[in-house]
Amino acid sequence: MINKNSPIPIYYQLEEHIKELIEKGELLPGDALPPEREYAEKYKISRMTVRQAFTQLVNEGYLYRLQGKGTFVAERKIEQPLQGLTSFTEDMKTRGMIPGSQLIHFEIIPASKQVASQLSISEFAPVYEIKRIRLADGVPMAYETNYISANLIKGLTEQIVNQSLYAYIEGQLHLKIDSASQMIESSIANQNEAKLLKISKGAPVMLIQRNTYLKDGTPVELVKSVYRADRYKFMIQMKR
Ligand code: 16G
Repeated sequence: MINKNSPIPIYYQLEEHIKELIEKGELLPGDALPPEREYAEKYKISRMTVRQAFTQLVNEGYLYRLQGKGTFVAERKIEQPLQGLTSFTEDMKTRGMIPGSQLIHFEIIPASKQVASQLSISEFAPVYEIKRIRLADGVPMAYETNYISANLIKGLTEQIVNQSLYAYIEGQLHLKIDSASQMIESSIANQNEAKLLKISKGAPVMLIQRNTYLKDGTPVELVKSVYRADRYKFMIQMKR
């Protein structure tokens, strides 16, 4: 497996070898990797080299370390295309995963100046403030906060938002969700987010803000989400 005469660095060869085992399913999420020492002995390479390969794979999200316990295979990240305007429910269904929501908060509140301006409504006009943990096969993936004009999207209930918001807007209200602008930036989970997402405080997350519009340009939602960086990566096709 390891060719010491190759111009390819040994740590890189080992890295590729472990990646291959993960991709082929010979190493599964949660599996413990043999200790660095074992790899070093087996391939007659230094432990430093093995550590370098492991560290690289940890940084790329293929592996994770548990203090005093060893190195383990991480869950595969969800590769989220950035082109289409889809809902969480649709995204999970296309992947054969079961979408779910855990409702944290549901209330009609007067719009703050900032929310009002983004939704093109007047300050203090009623808006739904909805906070949900989005689940894939029961695992928390994201913590989403939506602001939606209550005068535009009538009849929202806890039951509806426990299912799909987009399905209600399009299927029941017959409004056509048309476009969105989205901002993604990196951050770390605070105590509350960490608890809800079942990650450690300070773990990397991605903050996503989406402004979504109907066909005639009316803003339909303002969404602020915290996505687990260990479970998501974003993909976009480009052309020049
Ligand atoms: C996605 C959207 C969110 C939308 C939700 C509707 C992002 C960052 N967010 O999570 O804006 O409100 O889908 O999902 O993509 P639902 O129809 O399953 O409720």
